[in-house]
Amino acid sequence: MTLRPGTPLRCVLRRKLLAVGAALAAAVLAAACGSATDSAADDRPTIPARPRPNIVVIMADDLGYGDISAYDGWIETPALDAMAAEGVRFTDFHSSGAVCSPTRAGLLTGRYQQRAGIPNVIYANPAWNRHHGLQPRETTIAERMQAEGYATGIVGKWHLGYEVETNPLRHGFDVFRGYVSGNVDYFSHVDGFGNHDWWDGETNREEPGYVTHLINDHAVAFIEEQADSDRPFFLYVAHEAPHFPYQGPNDAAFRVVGEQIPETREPEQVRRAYREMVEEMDSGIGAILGALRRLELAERTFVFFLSDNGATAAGSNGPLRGFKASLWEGGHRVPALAWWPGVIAAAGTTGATMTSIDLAATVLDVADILPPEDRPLDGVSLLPHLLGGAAPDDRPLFWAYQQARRPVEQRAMRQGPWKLIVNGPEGPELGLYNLDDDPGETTNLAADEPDRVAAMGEALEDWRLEVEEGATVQPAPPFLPGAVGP
Ligand SMILES: [Ca+2]
Repeated sequence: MTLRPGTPLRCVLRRKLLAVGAALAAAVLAAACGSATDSAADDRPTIPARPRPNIVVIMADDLGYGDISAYDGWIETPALDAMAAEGVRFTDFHSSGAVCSPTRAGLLTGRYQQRAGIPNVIYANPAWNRHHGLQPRETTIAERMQAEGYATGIVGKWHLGYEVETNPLRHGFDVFRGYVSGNVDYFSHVDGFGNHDWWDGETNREEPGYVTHLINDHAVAFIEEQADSDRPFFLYVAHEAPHFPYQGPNDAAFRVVGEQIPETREPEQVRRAYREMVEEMDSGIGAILGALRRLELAERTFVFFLSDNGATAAGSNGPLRGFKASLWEGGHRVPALAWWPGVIAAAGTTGATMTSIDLAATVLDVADILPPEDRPLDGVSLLPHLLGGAAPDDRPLFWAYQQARRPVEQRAMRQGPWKLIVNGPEGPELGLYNLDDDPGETTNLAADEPDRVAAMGEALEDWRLEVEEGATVQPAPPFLPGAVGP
């Protein structure tokens, strides 16, 4: 796709929306954007109130770069293959975190998760940090969209707090069906600490079913309920798959309320279950995209698929080094697909370096909603690039993560092809890699490039101090006699 020189991207998008229907939009758009050659007065035109695009963000949990067939992985995923064939596939897309909670905080706030005081996993164990969460002072994209008239829903995993004050309904979502912890038994819906964890809004409620099927069914139901409304919708589908416990759709529950029961599966069972878990998720994504087509919403709906971090050793990160919870590429370079039939190009692939914190800026751009005034976004909108424009200018990207019970904080920085890593998951380390030549991070060039190492190291430290300043302070832990922390 090529853009007409001088034509604002916003107008290109509106013309595309115009092309797929909506006479009202056509009239307003013509007034706002003028003709294709009349670009001088086209600076950020007034956007028609209807129809604003719908948005669906689908996030897998711990899905690796080498897991799915759309990325030449080992599991056949025909729905994601079709999504890639009809949309744009990212080859250098990163989660902002290497584990679950931080990425989710960054995704919903559009800011480095360190600013929200969520640099680490929020654990179910009350002796650890169960009392942490996304605090009321944060502004999520769901809040912004809800305030601008969007119907908003989340189905699946929250993992941004257990307390009611941190429930999704307190953060801009009209509807929440799912669980608040890091993982639940796919059948009994019991978390890793023995709590029943399946919610309808703020009510803990039993609902029989395999988690992936429930998530898919609720997602389709939400779309169907919105189909006849003139309100646009924002739906966040946060899958559990393929996070442990490793349970395929024909396996049995093994967790029960009130007990902590470790998973004891053989490797071949894990591999079989993992594959089935991804296949069931893929099937449901096919159902979601199918519902959008069936309801004639596809060309009015922007869909983005990503993973919240890299795979564990149970899955595959393809040629990338490391796994979930590391800042090697295998910990955070993830599959990502954009889909919007008739608006963004089909069968596209981009090597632009992007991150999950860019999603907030992107969906607000798609919806033409301003970001929160008091909490500037750290990401940039992907929309101009997806519409055929150039990739965003090169910018530094940063990661930091300290795993529980590990002595050092891992830190990493990306600038163009260069990746600096300060501390690996196993301990102190200083590495510099050129990812264009060496995506597997095999050849440490730090000794050859001392000036680059020094400059990037300084920028990384500046960033660390900057996000720390003014960061949200999480509440103090409750007093728990005899409790032992991580
Ligand atoms: Ca995860």
